[in-house]
Amino acid sequence: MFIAPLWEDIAEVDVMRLRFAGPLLLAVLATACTSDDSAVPTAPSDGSTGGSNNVVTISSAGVSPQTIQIRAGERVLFVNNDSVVHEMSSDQHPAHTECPVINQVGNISPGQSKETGNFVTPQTCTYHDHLDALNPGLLGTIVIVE
Ligand SMILES: [Cu+2]
Repeated sequence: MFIAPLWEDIAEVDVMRLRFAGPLLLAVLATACTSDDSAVPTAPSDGSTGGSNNVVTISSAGVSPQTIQIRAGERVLFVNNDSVVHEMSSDQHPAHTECPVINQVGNISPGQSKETGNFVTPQTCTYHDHLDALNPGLLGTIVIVE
C-alpha cells in the first residue's frame, strides 16, 4: 500500500485545521448572533405599520376597530375577512380628498390585505366603503398622533 500513508497525512492536517478553525468559527457565529439580537428591538423608521397593532379588520359586521390611533409616519393595514369586495376610501364621499393616503387601499377582495400610504400629519381622518357609502358599520376613524 503506497497511497495509504499519504491519505493519513492529509487527514491529520485536516484535523489540525479543524482544531484551529473550530473555535474561531464558534466565535464568529456567537458575534453574529449577538449583533442580531441587538437589532431586534430597534424601532422601524421607514414608515412601517409599527407591528401588528395598526390593523383594521373588515367583516360582515363592519370595520373593527372603528377608531384606531396610530403615530405620524405609520400606515394602517386593512384585512378583508368579509365575503364581498369593499372599497375603502377617504371621506368625503364621493371626492375622497380628506386623507388621500387611505385611497391606496381602494378595492380590497375577500381574504386580501392592503395598506394605506404613510400618514405624515397628526390629524383625524375618517373613511367609508365607497361601494356601501351609507353603511354605518363601514365608517371608520384613524387618529394620527405626533
Ligand atoms: Cu366614496
